[in-house]
Amino acid sequence: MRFDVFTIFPGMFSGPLSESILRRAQERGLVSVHLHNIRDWTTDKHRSVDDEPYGGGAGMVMMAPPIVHAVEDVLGAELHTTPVILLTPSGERFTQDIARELAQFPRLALICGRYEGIDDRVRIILNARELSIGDYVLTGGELAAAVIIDVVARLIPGVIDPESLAEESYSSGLLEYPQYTRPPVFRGLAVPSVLLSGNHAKIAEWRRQQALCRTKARRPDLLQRANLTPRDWKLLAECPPDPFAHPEMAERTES
Ligand code: 6GU
Repeated sequence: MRFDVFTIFPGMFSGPLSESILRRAQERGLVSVHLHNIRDWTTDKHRSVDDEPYGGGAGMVMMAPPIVHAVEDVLGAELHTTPVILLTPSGERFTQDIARELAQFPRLALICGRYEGIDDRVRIILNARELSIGDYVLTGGELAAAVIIDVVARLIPGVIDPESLAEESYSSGLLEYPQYTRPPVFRGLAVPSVLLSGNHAKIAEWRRQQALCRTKARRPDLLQRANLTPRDWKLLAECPPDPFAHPEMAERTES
């Protein structure tokens, strides 16, 4: 999978792309990321990428010509078969379903917006899909583009272990159950005894109940969409108290 990123701050990508799984995926040739500085497609002596908004108002708007020329030059004939994504807080919300859809393509183009926005003719001319990564405002689309690269890249076969893909949050439609590792007791908090019991049927049931009850508490909107069995409904009716809701933590979060 090839990502072409169009930005005025290519340096913002060096950290996220040069560590851990994304680094290994690039070294193994499974993923490549090509950063393009939009300023390289400006024609004036100040290399301007933005200008004042028509109609007035605060801030600056990214101009259409440098972005359109950059994307057309880099994608060439592949412009017609490559999804062009425009990162903006006013876009459609990016989800795991959209990530799975995007992961089917051999190439993606990501345009990072800055300032108060991008001249809307960019979206029209490039047939771009506007995406946002959530309901908060970033200083620009660069961190959002890095998030999309991370989420899509890990769905590409070979990038990560397929077993971890199947079990995680959002593929089942529920949040994940809590995990523990050694030591068995830390600061007086014991690992739930069922996990040390060796009873695999009981462990699976406990994990299912934890996933259901956490989802109910934190993301009830997700429960609506999950296919629940009669046994799931029974587990949900008997949710245990959150083991982390002990008085010590309550004091810390209240202050
Ligand atoms: Cl894609 N851009 C900006 N500037 N802010 C955001 C975002 C994108 N997604 C969430 N917040």
